[in-house]
Amino acid sequence: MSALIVIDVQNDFCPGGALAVPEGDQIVSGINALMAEAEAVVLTQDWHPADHSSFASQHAGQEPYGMIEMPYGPQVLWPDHCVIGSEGAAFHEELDTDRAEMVIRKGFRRAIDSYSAFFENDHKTPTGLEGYLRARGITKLTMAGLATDFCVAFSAIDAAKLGFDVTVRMDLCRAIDLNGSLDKAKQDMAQAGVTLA
Ligand code: VGL
Ligand code: ZN
Repeated sequence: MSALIVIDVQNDFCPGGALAVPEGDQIVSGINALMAEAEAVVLTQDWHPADHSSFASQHAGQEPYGMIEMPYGPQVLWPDHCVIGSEGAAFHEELDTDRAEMVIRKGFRRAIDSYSAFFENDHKTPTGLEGYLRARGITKLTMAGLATDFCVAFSAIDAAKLGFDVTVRMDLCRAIDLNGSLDKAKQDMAQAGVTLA
């Protein structure tokens, strides 16, 4: 059985949002069409407390898009975004969320960021999505959403490492592209055995 995983199609990642991904809203209608035909649909939602440690505002003297060293490794610092319960954390209003059977929220622990839908950025703490998919007999995943080079790539690579058959619909993703991160993400996904479509 297959599932469509729709990554972080939230207001803050769309034009006008706090961490706007260029053209982030242009993938919504294509994703809706794909959801209509999918066997199963999972949505992910970036979901941070207001004092989340990935926010530059929490680190004196730091600016958004800088880097710091966290106990689990290097971490990009972001503008405040997807704060729990805020309008920015809500799904894009045209996204057909009714079709989703599961919404998985991530990044809710202050001390650790979570790009991947499967593991937090320590690459160890599970979100529970793997168990959910396996319990439903799902082995094949298609992914689309935001942002290609962060949450989509991290999710796709983790899924491939876990043994899922993974395809990323590149036409239904958009990237932040910070210091070559999009090229690196494409290489890393291909190397992990992810199909880029
Ligand atoms: C994301 C940066 C910070 C993403 C989430 O959805 O790609 N990027 N939080
Ligand atoms: Zn985030």
